Amino acid sequence: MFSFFKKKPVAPEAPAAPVVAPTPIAPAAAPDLPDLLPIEEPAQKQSWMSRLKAGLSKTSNNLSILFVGAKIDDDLYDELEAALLMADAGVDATTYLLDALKRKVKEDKLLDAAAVKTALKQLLLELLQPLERPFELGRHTPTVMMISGVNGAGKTTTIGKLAKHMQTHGQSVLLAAGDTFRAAAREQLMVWGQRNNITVISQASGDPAAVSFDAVQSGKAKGVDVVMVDTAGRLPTQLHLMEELKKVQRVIGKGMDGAPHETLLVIDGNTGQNALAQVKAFDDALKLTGLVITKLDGTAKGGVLAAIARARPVPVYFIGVGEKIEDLQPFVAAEFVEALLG
Ligand SMILES: Nc1nc2c(ncn2[C@@H]2O[C@H](COP(=O)(O)OP(=O)(O)OP(=O)(O)O)[C@@H](O)[C@H]2O)c(=O)[nH]1
Ligand SMILES: [Mg+2]
Repeated sequence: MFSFFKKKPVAPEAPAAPVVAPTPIAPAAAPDLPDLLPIEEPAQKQSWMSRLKAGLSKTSNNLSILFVGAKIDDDLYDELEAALLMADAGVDATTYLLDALKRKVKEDKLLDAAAVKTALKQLLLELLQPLERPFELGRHTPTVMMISGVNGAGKTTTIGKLAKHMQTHGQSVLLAAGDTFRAAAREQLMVWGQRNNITVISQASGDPAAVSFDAVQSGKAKGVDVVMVDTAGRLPTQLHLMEELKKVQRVIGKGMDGAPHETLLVIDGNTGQNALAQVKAFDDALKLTGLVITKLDGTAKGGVLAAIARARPVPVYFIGVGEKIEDLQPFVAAEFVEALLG
């Protein structure tokens, strides 16, 4: 059965998660929020595949077309190299894949383009597989998650979508409006909270570390399952802001031993090679536990996962291919490769 999160089994006598009331603060504006559509569950796996395929079509078209009626010669390899580089797989992953492919073609005496494509699929799968890791819930009460990333990557939207998915899986959620910087950021999170009956901890005058600490304390006191801390967008080059983020992470740890249990980086899939620089910088600063890659719809740069797999293989928990809730799903390497080269 398709499951969104991996969950530790809960003892039958465990008390039901408390229902948390929404914070009584009216949202000022509702910026760009998608409608909350019903979440698709088991039966809709096929429909996720078609959305994933559609989302990745710009990347996959450039790759798949090469193999149509192609001869196995240097031209094919040259075109494949160009296509992988254009998909932002990066020089290292591209060279690695091409070398491995050429070896395989020779060893297995592959003679037609379809077989070469299948061989490439297999190599890509082997490369991306280590990035796949199910997101586990239920190890801690609460599981505290800190969400980081550059401006506009999709952090707040991802938090909203994940919160909704978690609720559907019977988890109680609390959100922390740790973006105390951008105008209306708090309200954006509030809207998600109010729509889903989720408490949002926020402070009018903002110290992100203090808000996050409060949220963890409140999450512990209320016995909620998951606390998600939103943070303001920042570039890795803004060193003082990276220091601030480290402080938020430290202070969360003061609120609960071992927290945050998950430190996620949200990456805009359109970012291309810069995504790799972001992973490295945020990982160096925060020791990331996972990635969320959004906006893979409409980008021709889906190859960036290959670059990440080669250079800094931080697990990819979720990928996003659209603005609707059901457009965010766990990353499954085989599905991804199938969508790219199926
Ligand atoms: N097409 C598409 N749009 C997305 C996806 N994920 C998020 N978005 C959109 O990206 C925009 C920015 O999302 P936010 O969640 O506000 O990004 P953020 O990282 O919180 O931004 P800051 O807080 O300003 O740093 C919104 O319009 C989202 O709807 C996705 O997977 N696909
Ligand atoms: Mg935000």
